[in-house]
Amino acid sequence: MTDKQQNTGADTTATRSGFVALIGATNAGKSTLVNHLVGAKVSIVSHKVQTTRAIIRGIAIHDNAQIVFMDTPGIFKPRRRLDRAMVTSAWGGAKDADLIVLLIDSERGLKGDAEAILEALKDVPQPKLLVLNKIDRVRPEDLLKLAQAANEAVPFERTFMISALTGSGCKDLMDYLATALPEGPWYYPEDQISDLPMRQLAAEITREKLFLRLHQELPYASHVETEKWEERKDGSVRIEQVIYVERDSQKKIALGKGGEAIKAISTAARKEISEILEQPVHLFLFVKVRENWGNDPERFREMGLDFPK
Ligand SMILES: Nc1nc2c(ncn2[C@@H]2O[C@H](COP(=O)(O)OP(=O)(O)OP(=O)(O)O)[C@@H](O)[C@H]2O)c(=O)[nH]1
Ligand SMILES: [Mg+2]
Repeated sequence: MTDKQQNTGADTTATRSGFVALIGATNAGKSTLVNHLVGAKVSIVSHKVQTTRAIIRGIAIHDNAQIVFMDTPGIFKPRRRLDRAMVTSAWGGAKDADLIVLLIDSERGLKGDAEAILEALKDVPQPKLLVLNKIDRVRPEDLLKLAQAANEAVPFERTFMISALTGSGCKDLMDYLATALPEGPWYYPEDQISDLPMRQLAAEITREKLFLRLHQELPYASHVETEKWEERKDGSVRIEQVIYVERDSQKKIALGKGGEAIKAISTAARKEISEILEQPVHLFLFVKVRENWGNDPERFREMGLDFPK
């Protein structure tokens, strides 16, 4: 326990702590923001939609507060069973939070899913903040209009305008959160930045490289699991991962001509995992066809999702 944790009560240095759910349409920049605020990569990011699949907690300390961010899957109109599980998990995260942050991509505005999310937010009891993201991409007058429209739909406590990419406006948001959360001891040890076990983060990093490298339906038809993790005497680690796809034709694309695609994915993932672990990594990727993984309860459990009936 740290000195800070022992301070309670009316003392001005009393610790604060709490859970902040980041919700929003897919691609709004939720994971980018969590990584920026935590100061390390805890959640994967891509330019494609539906990158985050389950809730990931990223933990930041600001002043005397420990702020536990819940990065949630983007909310969209679900089609597949996996989609439904992702959206349910996002709203579940909101239910468990002390504070809810709605993140909107200012460039997209209220088009599409953001409007439906605002509507659904009306029934959520917790205090809510509006965060307009990607302000590096829009004109200030458009931002004001967007802020006004969103605040007419839902009574937000405050509105922030930020860029998760450049960090602009993020300090104001953190200053606010650090005083808005309830007083109480910290939930996690001071040096913990995420709740994701290393094996799972490593699988997520490979999935990110796959999202960046492969296109069309493939990212959505695939799922990565770490199967083996072996610390070796020479200080390196040997990691075996399986990329599950749904069909043989997808396996061919994932491998690429002469194994070119899988090699590029593996190289990029190995480099990043090795940087995070600060040790040499030997990464072995295997692509397996598992036709019905999108309907297999075990895969959902592995991802940290409930299996919707
Ligand atoms: N220009 C700009 N791009 C941003 C900003 N924040 C995020 N992005 C980009 O937006 C894209 C989506 O970012 P993510 O963080 O993966 O978005 P997300 O909301 O977590 O998406 P899902 O997990 O799919 O719901 C990425 O290409 C980011 O680099 C920003 O402030 N400015
Ligand atoms: Mg995300």
